[in-house]
Amino acid sequence: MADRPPTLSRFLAERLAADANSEGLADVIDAIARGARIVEAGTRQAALGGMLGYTDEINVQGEIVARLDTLGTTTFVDVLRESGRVGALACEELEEMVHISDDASHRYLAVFDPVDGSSNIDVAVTIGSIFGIYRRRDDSPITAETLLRPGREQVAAVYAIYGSSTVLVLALPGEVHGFTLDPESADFLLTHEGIRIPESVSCYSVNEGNADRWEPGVARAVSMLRERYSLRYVGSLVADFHRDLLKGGIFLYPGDVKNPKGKLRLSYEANPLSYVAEQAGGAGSTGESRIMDVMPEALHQRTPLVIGNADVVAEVEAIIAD
Ligand code: P6P
Repeated sequence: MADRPPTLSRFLAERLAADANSEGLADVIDAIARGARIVEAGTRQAALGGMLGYTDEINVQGEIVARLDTLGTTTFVDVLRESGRVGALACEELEEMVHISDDASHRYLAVFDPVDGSSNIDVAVTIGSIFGIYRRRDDSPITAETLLRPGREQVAAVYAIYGSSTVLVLALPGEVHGFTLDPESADFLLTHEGIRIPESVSCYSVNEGNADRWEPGVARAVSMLRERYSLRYVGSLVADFHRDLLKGGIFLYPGDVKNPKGKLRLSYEANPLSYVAEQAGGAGSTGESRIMDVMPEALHQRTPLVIGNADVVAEVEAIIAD
């Protein structure tokens, strides 16, 4: 039998053990993996366990809350709290940050979208969970402002994608790896070591239904993409991004005349995925400048997003700027 690939836990132990500055980071990532297993099971059995459909709540984003959103929120808040390493967290579904502990042992901050693509749950289309992880700058008491950090200060980013298989993608400085959930052992096994965005681009992703609201520069950039590439648009950012990461491509959710800041959230969608993209040789942009240089002013602020192959992102920026 071929050697069994390393589990996520063993990979983290080997990769992070020598780095004193990363003390406790493996515990945070292992906690996310534990939460992902629970959300994965909830997703697979949603129709069987009364987890389809929506609650009667509207979240801070003004969006109706799916039952699986609630499962994802409570699950990831619990596992991150239980990790004993996270001082505070912010979640797309929760208006306020969750303060856990100012103790120095709780060195990390987590920002996350627990279930990205909720509208796809009821039709069995791929969804995901997205996390950005920061190290606290010091041991001072954590406030809401503590979580307003530019994406370039992330120390790791993680996303889980619940699709035809469940894959956890981990980005550390200069490296991106994918771990596939083995349903029998419930281990995440290393299946995609050293992911780099391919030079070749196969497709572009944008909601063409918004075309009549785009600014002229965006319309010109999408016309360029439309002439060159095939269109693929799942409606789940994690699914579209994961395809671009593995196959090469570009995803856009631009601002438009109705929503100048676009739809996606800076802190727990654009920044974590831009961190993954950059560690894999790609880029994440607002359409004008590097996403991870944006200084957040509010936890739930939105941003236009252009992400994927660095060369094509740069071309889009140049057309928009022209
Ligand atoms: P639209 C899902 O609701 C989401 O936040 C992203 O996962 C996805 O890329 C986007 O919204 C889809 O938005 O407006 O095209 O349906």
